[in-house]
Amino acid sequence: MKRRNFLKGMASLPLLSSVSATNLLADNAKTTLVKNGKVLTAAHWGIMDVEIKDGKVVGSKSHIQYPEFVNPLPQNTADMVYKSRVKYPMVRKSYLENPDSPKPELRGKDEWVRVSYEDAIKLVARELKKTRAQKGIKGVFAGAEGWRSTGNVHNSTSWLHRFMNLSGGFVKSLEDYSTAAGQVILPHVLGSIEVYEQQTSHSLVLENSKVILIWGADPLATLRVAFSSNEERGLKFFEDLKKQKDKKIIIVDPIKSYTGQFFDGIAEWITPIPNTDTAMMLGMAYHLYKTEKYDKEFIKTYTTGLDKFLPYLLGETDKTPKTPEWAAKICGIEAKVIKELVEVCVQNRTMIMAGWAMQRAHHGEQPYWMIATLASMIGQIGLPGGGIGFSYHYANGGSPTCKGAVLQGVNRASVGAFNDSGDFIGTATGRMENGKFVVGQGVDGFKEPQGYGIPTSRIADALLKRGEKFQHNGKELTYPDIDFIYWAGGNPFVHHQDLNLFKKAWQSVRTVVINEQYWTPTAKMADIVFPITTPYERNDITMSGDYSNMHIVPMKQIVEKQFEAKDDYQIFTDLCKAYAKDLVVAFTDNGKDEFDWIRYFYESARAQVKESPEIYELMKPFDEFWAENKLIEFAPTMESKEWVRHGEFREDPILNPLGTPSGLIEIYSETIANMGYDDCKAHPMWFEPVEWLGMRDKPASMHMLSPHPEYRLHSQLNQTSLRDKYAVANREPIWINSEDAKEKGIKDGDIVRVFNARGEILAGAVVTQNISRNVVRLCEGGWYDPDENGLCKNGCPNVLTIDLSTSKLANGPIPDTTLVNVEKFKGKIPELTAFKEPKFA
Ligand SMILES: Nc1nc2c(c(=O)[nH]1)N[C@H]1C(S)=C(S)[C@@H](COP(=O)(O)OP(=O)(O)OC[C@H]3O[C@@H](n4cnc5c(=O)[nH]c(N)nc54)[C@H](O)[C@@H]3O)O[C@H]1N2
Ligand SMILES: Nc1nc2c(c(=O)[nH]1)N[C@H]1C(S)=C(S)[C@@H](COP(=O)(O)OP(=O)(O)OC[C@H]3O[C@@H](n4cnc5c(=O)[nH]c(N)nc54)[C@H](O)[C@@H]3O)O[C@H]1N2
Ligand SMILES: [Mo]
Repeated sequence: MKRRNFLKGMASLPLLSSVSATNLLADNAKTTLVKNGKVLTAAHWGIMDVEIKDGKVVGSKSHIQYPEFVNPLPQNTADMVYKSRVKYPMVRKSYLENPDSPKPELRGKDEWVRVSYEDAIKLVARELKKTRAQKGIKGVFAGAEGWRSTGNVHNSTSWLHRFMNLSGGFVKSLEDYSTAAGQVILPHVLGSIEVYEQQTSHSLVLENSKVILIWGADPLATLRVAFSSNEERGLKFFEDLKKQKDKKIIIVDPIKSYTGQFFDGIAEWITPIPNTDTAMMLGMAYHLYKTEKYDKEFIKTYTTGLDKFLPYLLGETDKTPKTPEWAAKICGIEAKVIKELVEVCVQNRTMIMAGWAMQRAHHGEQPYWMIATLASMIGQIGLPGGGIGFSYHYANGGSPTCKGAVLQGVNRASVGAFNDSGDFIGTATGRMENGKFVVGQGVDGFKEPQGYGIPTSRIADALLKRGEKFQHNGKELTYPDIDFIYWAGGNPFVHHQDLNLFKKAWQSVRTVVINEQYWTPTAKMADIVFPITTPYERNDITMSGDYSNMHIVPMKQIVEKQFEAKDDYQIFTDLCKAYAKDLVVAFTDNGKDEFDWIRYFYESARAQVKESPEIYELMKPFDEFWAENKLIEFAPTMESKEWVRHGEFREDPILNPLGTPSGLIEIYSETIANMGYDDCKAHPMWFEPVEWLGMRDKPASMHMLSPHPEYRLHSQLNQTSLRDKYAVANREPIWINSEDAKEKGIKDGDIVRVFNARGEILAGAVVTQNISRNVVRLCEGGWYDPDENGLCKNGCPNVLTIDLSTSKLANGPIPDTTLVNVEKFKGKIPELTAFKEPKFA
């Protein structure tokens, strides 16, 4: 069906669920599971129809039908319910024997002991209290980074933080792995974080842009998911783009990614040496300046500081003019190509779509600052279809925002106060009154204690450098003294850099508790593991789109809770009960259960749109909505379809200034200059990364990039049959250039050993022309599966990556700055154990 017809037809689609109209009462809906039929639900990877036969999940597929590209990710719900599950509460043997001296070095090696749920709850509550008594707030870390599951109610991270706040506070994480460098530098330059913000609408790009410059992004892979749920408009947009014959598409990427392959024969592919983009952009800027082809009017009206940047660009300060020829030597792209590229951009309406990987590299602040500078010189920021966007590859940026209701999420609350008997009495903003938690007035005289924050990816540093001071975006912070880690909804033993170092850091902590659905590497490295339900074993509700807010989707429970799996909400509710009197009252907002929350979120959203009859009509009363099991679709407005990022600023920079100190685009930043950092200075600059192909005395010979996997969401889905589509010799696939492979005697399908001074892994070779010489591609997210010597048998790239900061400014992670060696593996091939249960006592 064509999209328009499909949307029109939506209202008349038959009920998907076999829940018939006769048992539509809310209370029935609570308990009745569909035994045979289809149920609508949602995951990050899309709105899905799940097929059930005799009470078992047998199939699933995307509910959204408008892109021709069929998103493969939604097809594996059965495996997500039945494979690699944690079945029962488990405690590591040495921890159970003596929690005060729990032999942390045995994490990942010890046997596991099954305990009763009640005992596990008591144990965690007691040990948490002990840590707080010994170390205070700074002793407790509640893992924040994590893609958990979709659903506004069963948000594991929010419940964990709410519990940790109300029960006494914890160390928080600042920024995230995805975009730390971007999130910190761009507010200094463009006045806003940009990376998680709406983009100039897809339709304006299709109408107006002549050149689409996709710089280090792989939207055909990364648009398969969204943080709420995926409405797949982004995939649809790139399909439409491909059909338009009048566009010039240019991709700057050392790898011919899925997007490169999608546009094969259509797009021009430019392949800089990894991590040298800033140099290449400096060469482009130099050319524009010298040939006076830059937009002087734009620079004068909308920016500040070009004059202070020019001495560097022209080489007056360091005797190195940043000519295209200079750039060519660093980035490996001919000067002629560099000049032509930037000329094409100034001569045509050009939209630059920047991905995030280049800022997940050493000095990752610089390419972002420089690309904003370049876009300013091109002068099209704020024009329809021109300028720069940092989120076209993510969460359907550019899919216009709909007019409708927006569901709220779980409030993380604030730090709790306790009386002398240890009973919970309230917070700084609410308190217990007659057995109820009433928000409004806080506990008399109680001030919210200040917790600690660490940049998300500095977790290993924090554990290894307790009490040390460090710089972060102009502030001095101190690493806390963490002794208790609780993670719910993330997989740090896959996602963190330099896992061998991380393992050492992890061993310095007394207690580690993990809520998990599966026996992930992180669960295996814990002391206490709670078995968690998948979204298919609980009821929930979500929106789709992230920026578009396009749908409200009911997420009905599909199957029984498996084994002893519990909802995170249940676990934290029970921990509250075990921790302190009355804590549970505040935690559950005076006793709300799963359904009360779903209803509450839905009805509050519905109340928002009471005044707009055409939208209100779409939102039936909750019981009807729930019984129908259909999504609600909101429509974009004329204005949102015509929305231009930075359009208002361009119209009137005085009335609509940017959020920078000058209100203008800051090519030179006084604020950053005043921080006095040696690794991020007052304007964009080329800094050599710690490891890269152009360095002298390379510690290893090839640059490994670890992009986001096209057939997974990070580590999620790794255990499903999707793996058959990509695994090579039962390992993670590593792309290697055909010439490089030939020189090394590696053939397609061989098992290779990939190694450097930090560690070693096995992977399966994919010999291909779709990658630059001396570059290898090994996606993040493969489950870490170490043997006795630490060799990862599955192929997790983070055994090899570097655990350093982008710079003192943002302290972002740098996984894409990594040199490795690759050779054919000659040893005895070890058995893969990644998806198996650990040893039980
Ligand atoms: N080398 C390298 N490393 C990287 C990156 C890279 O580019 N290269 N990218 C980084 C980036 S940007 C990110 S965002 C991170 C991603 O890192 P993570 O967000 O940690 O990755 P996920 O695999 O999505 O982990 C989510 C975990 O939550 C669990 N889970 C799902 N639902 C629930 C639930 O309801 N309750 C509980 N308790 N658990 C649940 C899943 O089973 C899974 O183990 O990785 C980072 N690491
Ligand atoms: N299917 C799927 N989609 C996802 C995710 C997932 O795990 N699976 N994860 C989501 C999350 S949390 C995030 S943060 C985003 C990540 O979004 P991004 O960070 O944009 O994605 P990556 O795949 O890391 O990198 C995109 C492209 O950048 C290229 N690249 C790497 N280094 C360089 C460089 O130095 N220069 C240039 N020019 N190019 C370079 C890579 O080859 C790759 O093709 O994706 C989101 N979408
Ligand atoms: Mo991310």
